[in-house]
Amino acid sequence: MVNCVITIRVFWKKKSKQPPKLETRGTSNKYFFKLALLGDGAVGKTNLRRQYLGQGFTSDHLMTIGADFAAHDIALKHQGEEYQITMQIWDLAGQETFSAVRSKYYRGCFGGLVIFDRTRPVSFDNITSWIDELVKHSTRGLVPIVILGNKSDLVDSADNVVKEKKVMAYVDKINEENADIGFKINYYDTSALTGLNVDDAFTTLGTEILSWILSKK
Ligand code: G3D
Ligand code: MG
Repeated sequence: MVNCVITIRVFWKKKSKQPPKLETRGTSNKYFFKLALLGDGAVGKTNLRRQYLGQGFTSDHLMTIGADFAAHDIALKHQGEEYQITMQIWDLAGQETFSAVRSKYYRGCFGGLVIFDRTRPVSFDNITSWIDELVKHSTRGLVPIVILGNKSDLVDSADNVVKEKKVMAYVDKINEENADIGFKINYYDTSALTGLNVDDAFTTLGTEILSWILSKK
C-alpha cells in the first residue's frame, strides 16, 4: 500500500498543473464544475448521485449505456462571499471496463468522487488506479478528490470490511506527500441507502475546488 502511494505521488507531481481560470456564467460569482464519479462497478456510484439529486435510492439494476450527466446547483461561501455553483456530475453507466470511453468522460473535470464499497476490500485496493486514471485524463492534472467508503449501512453485518483506520492512513499519506497541491483529499463514510454524508461529500468537493481555484486567481 505504501509503495503504491509513493508511485502515484511521483506521477501526480509530474502531471499537476496550475488550476485554470474559471469560466463564468452571467455574473462573476456563478461557476460551473464538471465532476466525475469513479470506482469499481456496483460500489454505488449511480445511487450516490441519485441520492444527491433527490431521486432516492433504487435497487433496480441500471441498464443505461454510455456516460450520463446531471446538473445540480448549490451556493457555496468563500471568504464571506457567496458563489452559485452548478455541479455537473458525470456517471459512467455500466461501462467501467471501456477505457476509451472513460478518457473522454474525464476530460475537463475539476474534481472527482472516488468511491469504494466498505464491504468489498478489493474495491478499496483499486482506488489508486481510479485516481491515476482521473489524473491522466482530466487535462488539469491532479484535481480535488473526495474518497467515499460507501455501503457503510452494511458494515455491521458484513464479514470482511475495509476498516476506517486503514482508509484514514491512506488518505493521510496522500495528503502528507502532496502537501503543496493547494487542496486536501477528504474522506467520508457514506450510504447511498440512508443518505449518510452524501450531501456533505459533494459540498466538500465543491468547496475544495472553489477555494483551490480562487486562491490562484
Ligand atoms: P454503480 O453505479 O457503482 O455500479 P449502483 O453502483 O449504484 O448501481 O449500485 C450497485 C448495487 O449496490 C445496487 O444493488 C444498489 O442498490 C446497491 N447499493 C448502492 N449503494 C448502496 C448503499 O449505500 N448501501 C446498500 N445497502 N446498497 C447499496 P443491486 O441489487 O442492483 O445490485
Ligand atoms: Mg452505475
